[in-house]
Amino acid sequence: MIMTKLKIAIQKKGRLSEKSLELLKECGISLTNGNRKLIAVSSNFPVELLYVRDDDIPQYVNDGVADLGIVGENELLEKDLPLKVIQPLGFAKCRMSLAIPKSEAYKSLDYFNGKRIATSYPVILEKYLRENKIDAEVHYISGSVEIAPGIGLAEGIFDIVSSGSTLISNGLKEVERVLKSEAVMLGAGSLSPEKEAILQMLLFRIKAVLRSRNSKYILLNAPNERLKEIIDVIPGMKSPTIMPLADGNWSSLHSVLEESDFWNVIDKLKALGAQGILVVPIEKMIL
Ligand code: PRT
Ligand code: ZN
Repeated sequence: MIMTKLKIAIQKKGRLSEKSLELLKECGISLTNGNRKLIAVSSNFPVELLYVRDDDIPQYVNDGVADLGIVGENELLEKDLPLKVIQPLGFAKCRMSLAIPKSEAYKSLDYFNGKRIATSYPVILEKYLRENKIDAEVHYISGSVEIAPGIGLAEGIFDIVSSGSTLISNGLKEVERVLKSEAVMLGAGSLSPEKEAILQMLLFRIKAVLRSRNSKYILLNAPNERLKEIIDVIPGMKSPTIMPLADGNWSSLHSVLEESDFWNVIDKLKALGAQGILVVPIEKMIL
């Protein structure tokens, strides 16, 4: 009997590879062939991994060589294939921006009319220019886009920005943020019922992992007379656990909070008299 396996294409080597593997590992998927030849199989989950260049992933999924792929949304947009995002994955976050030499004055997008812009993402850039009625010349280069203005190849660039330090060290400034990107799981649409069932199992696990990454478990001691106010501060939990302490004036309160709210909430809790605040990571979170 042939066991159906879901084929997932992931980046062989680069910014996405470690995080993609880590996510699958946190989903409890063990890989037998860890040395990333071309294909790895799992010993405990019906998936097979294909290690390839990220640029090729959308095409592989479109051709049915792989059922799913993990790539940056930017790569998916650039390929312009009839694929869909099945699940945003929350890592490799970045943006795609237009940048120009920092000495240049910039008022609006009109600046780019009649100018040359270097990029590795001509499809995304041309669409953006068309939508904004800007008549600029797009120069495709496959890498080191940030050096283009310095060597006289273009007046501006369109590239991925994360911290912004690459732009700064090349004497450039970011003038328009065109889009945001993060790693996504993509697919071509229809899967066989067997593969669809595996995908749903996988998505259940991925969502539990992602939810837990974004949440912290919080334990604190609260003076009883401020308990109500303290409960109001902890968002997203209708009903935190409250346990009496041996000292009858105090209670122990347990809840879950979003990582992004963390410092904000902690400051408010302290101001309300909470003490002994412990914040611990959550490994998996099933709602
Ligand atoms: O070899 P292969 O083709 O598989 O890999 P690759 O070299 O094409 O891609 P890789 O591994 O560099 O990036 C993979 C994906 O990571 C991208 O498609 C993005 O979705 C995402 N990502 C997130 C980034 C960055 N952050 C990033 N900072 N991709 C590239 N960069 C580069 C950017 O091109 C620029 O040169 O980093 C520089 C900017 O970084 P800052 O921090 O200086 O602003
Ligand atoms: Zn690439």
